[in-house]
Amino acid sequence: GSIFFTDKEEPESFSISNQFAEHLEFTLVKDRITVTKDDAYYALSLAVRDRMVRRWLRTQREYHIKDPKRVYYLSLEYLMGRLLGNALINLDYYEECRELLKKDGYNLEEIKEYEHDMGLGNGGLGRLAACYLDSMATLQLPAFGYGIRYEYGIFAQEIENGYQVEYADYWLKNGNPWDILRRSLQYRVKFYGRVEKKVYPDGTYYFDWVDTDDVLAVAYDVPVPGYKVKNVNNLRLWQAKAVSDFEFSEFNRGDYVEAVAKKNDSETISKVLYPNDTYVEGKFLRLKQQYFFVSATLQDIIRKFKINHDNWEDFPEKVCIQLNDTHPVVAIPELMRILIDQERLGWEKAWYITTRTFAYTNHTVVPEALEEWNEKIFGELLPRHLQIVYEINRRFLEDVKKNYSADEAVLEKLSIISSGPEKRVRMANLAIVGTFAVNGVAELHTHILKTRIFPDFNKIYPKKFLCVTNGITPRRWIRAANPELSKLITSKIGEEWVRDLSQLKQIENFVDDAAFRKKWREVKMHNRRLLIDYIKNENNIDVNPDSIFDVQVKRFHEYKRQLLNVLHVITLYNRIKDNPKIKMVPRTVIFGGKAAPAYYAAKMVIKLINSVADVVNNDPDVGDKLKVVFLKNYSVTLAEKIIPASDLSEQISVAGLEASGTGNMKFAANGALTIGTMDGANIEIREEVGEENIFIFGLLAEEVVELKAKGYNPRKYYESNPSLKRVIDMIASNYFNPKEPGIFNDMINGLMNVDYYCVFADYQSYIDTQDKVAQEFLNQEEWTKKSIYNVARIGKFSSDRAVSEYAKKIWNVKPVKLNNGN
Ligand code: DL6
Repeated sequence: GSIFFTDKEEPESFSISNQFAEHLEFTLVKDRITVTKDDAYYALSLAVRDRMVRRWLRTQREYHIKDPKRVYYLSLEYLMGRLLGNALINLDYYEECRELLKKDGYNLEEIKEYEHDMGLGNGGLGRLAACYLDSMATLQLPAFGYGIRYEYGIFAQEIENGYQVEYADYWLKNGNPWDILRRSLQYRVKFYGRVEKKVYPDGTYYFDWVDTDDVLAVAYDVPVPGYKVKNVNNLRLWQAKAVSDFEFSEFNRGDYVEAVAKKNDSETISKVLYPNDTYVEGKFLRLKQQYFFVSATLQDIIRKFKINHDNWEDFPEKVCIQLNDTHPVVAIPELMRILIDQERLGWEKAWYITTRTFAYTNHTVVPEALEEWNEKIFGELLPRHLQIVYEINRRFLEDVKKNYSADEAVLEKLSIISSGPEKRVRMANLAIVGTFAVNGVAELHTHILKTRIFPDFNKIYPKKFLCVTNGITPRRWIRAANPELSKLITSKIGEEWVRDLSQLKQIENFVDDAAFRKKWREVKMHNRRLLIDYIKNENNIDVNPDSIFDVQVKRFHEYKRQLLNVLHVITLYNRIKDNPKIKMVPRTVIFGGKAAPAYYAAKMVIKLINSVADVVNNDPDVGDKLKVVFLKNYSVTLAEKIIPASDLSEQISVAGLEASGTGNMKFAANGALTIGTMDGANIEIREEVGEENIFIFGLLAEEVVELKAKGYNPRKYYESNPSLKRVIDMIASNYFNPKEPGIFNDMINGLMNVDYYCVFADYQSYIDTQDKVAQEFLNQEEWTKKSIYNVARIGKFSSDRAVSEYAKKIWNVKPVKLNNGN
């Protein structure tokens, strides 16, 4: 008989209490006297992980035996948040676990708070990857996530004197119960060196990459349980480690210690996540991270492929690699290099395999986010890859010249290498040429990719460009984040909606049920009170529970226009100052989000919010009519507190620049109404929930283009709109910052002279729409109906829908169901 439980029937009862107690004692070496709540969190997580391990092993074994086509999701970012609560929900074990712990004298809700967020991402792109992992497992797809195990994830944000200050966030300081070191899984990753041409006896030749500086990638695995299925998928994260077997002869004899120390430098590769979202710094270390990640991942994928296959032509039939933005696009020349230099396939065959294996998702049209690598940097770090990129480009342009009529200007735009004094490798161009599918993340975004960003590519490859509108996982964003709403919904329509979000449609049947609406409002009030307590604790601000919770939480970027929101706040403030007795619908305007540490303009918006908050919140004329709250250190966990408590969701980017947005979906799914522009997925949300249940304002994407083409003059708006003028003049005259005069001068000058993101142009439309919001909020019965419609009609935005679209339209991957015996 086998000693392994994976080969046996599941034991009847598996006591979490016992496992919990054993981990406290044997893993953490604690007793009744020394145990802390943090120990309880850690031991419980290990016990829960233990319960997943067998399914995890069985899932991987099943994938191995059945050998289906697999999908590999490559992302430099995963914004996972906390894992304990979600694991319990997906394992369908939450209530039972809570009861068991209660018997042991512990409160699950309290223990959960000890988990540090796994914050290995910046914003939308990283969180999307995490939602997709959840859906891929729930849909039982043979899918594998790959990423980097950064020692330092996204920085911790503090607010000091109103300014953002960054602190390094060592998320591993208390250990991490969720990832498992794979002791025997290590790959060598090469850097630098030079390319040698080697000639075979028959005169043919190949290229060898030699004299390289090597680093090891070691694997840490995180289990990804599907919701109420037996599949547990894998997220593999690479950590850099110095090679341990290097020869000291390459150093001077006496420098032993220095030699070892220098080798350890290589471990900085996985040290820290670059904290920029939608901005490229072009740093050497970043390219190192990208190649480190890609090289280890491809070695792993190929190792697995070779277990069952020896014919390379099968590769695209068995493997699909999804590239999450251009960050892992160096995988394209890397696979070419492996196939040509190591596997000795010819160029054509290698290219045929490569271009049928990869697919690429674009996440932004913001120009400063499009990755380009200085050719010198690229060639120094990856000399062989630069050669290959040049050859890909040469053949591609040759083909274009032969088969399409393209003039020099078009060829320049298509070229993977930019011309000009500083040659650059354009990663998006490489991605389009080297993949079989390129997708945008919402309809408008895809349209803009096809017509404005890559029109010439779209002409050449008209079928390559697709749309897969983003989605969010209902497990985390409704079921876990909003337990009260979940209970209410389930009490009416059962629990299937958690797996099939389109089922929410059924709650439309209760819109006219006054008792149901009352309960709906009670849930919102319950969530609001939790947030009110949090705000009191964190910011010492007293919030009116009957005010509109008007919320904008997301990364700070000028295009997202938190500034427009501030202008509205000041406008309201002025109305109160003009007439302190004014009757107005009370509002609490809540902001949260991080700015890239080097993004001065975005950081000044944070400072402005905090300056305005200081004045507004301390003005006795204002009372509880208006409050401004900046919640520091926005994270997945904080989002889970804020979103369920919100009434109004601010999605106010200048039209054409927000690729999709996913916060917009999370808010609507929790019954907040959106105030937004016709941008990204807002357009599709409007289509689903109905135009009477959403507040749309502002210029359309094409109107923004036209306005700019005509010559946009923001000053004209300023001069012709007294309310706008007054707001701007107040900021310019240091009304909110008397102790630091002049700090907003750059901001005001930028607005008056350029206003690249059309804040002035959209100001009046925004103010009018906000007034309409306030009016409608007065009628709570009608507002509640709209809130219910938003939730009922949000089904499309489940990541389950998005991932099944990928599976069908792009990956051609099918579920592998684990039956009960398994
Ligand atoms: O696709 C996920 C998310 C979109 O919802 C946002 O609209 C978009 O801004 C974001 N993009 C990034 C930028 N990354 N890059 N490159 O995070 O992606």
